[in-house]
Amino acid sequence: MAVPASAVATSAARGRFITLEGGEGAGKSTQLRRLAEALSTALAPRGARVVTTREPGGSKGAEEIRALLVTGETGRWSATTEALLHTAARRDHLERTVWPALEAGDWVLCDRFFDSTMAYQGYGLGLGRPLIETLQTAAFGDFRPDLTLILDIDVVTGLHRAASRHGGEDRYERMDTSFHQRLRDGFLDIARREPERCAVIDADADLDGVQARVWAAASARLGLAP
Ligand code: Z5A
Repeated sequence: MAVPASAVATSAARGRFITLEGGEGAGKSTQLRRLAEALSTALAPRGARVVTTREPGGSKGAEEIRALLVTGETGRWSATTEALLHTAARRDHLERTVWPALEAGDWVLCDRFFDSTMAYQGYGLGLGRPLIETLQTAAFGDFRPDLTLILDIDVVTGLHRAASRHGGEDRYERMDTSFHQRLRDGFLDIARREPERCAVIDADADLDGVQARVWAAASARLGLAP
């Protein structure tokens, strides 16, 4: 069922929507799994469920669009087409996965969300902020995460980490280093513009060290016991 963004955003009974962002190899996926475990424990007394999901993807249709986006030649799509594909995938993901979960009172943790479109297509591929903002407003109004954790790592370290895992889904990793520097700068600019929503986490530490930083920021911002 499609839930209008405005209805979700104002529902007193809704769960929380938390997104993790960052460049290649920042460790989002690893930290999302760890944060989901910690949150499940913290929320158990309230009976709230934690749901994890990802973008591009997170619903059947969006996963089909994902395959078009993360494989193949780096120049396979124009920047505008790419932004539209990500936005179409996001609308389907919101309608079928995220909004129903929030309406049910679940806490939803999402690996990447709209800040990735702003950073990758807006800053990295040069489309600029106004076009991305226009697309996003058309697709889902003023719906926004309650909290966004931006994992920040220097480009070389991140690409080195990313190269050590998965095969096939590497279309963005193969873009040049200056692209990755633009998107790192883009994520930091997003955080500067929206400090209430965004917390920057220094991801240059071992897994447990980054996990501790993530939990400290999340628990403080979400009003949970540290
Ligand atoms: N994209 C876009 O352009 N526009 C959009 O709107 C959206 C996405 C939503 C797919 O996303 C691509 O889509 C993505 C951006 C673009 N670019 N790429 N590629 P993705 O999230 O599926 O892909 P990803 O960025 O490559 O994420 P990932 O594979 O999930 O990587 P990660 O989450 O940053 O890191 P990780 O998997 O947790 O860790 C990577 C490796 O590093 C792994 O071997 C870990 O064990 C290791 N690692 C992690 N943390 C550490 C620490 N602290 N120390 C040492 N090693 C570590």
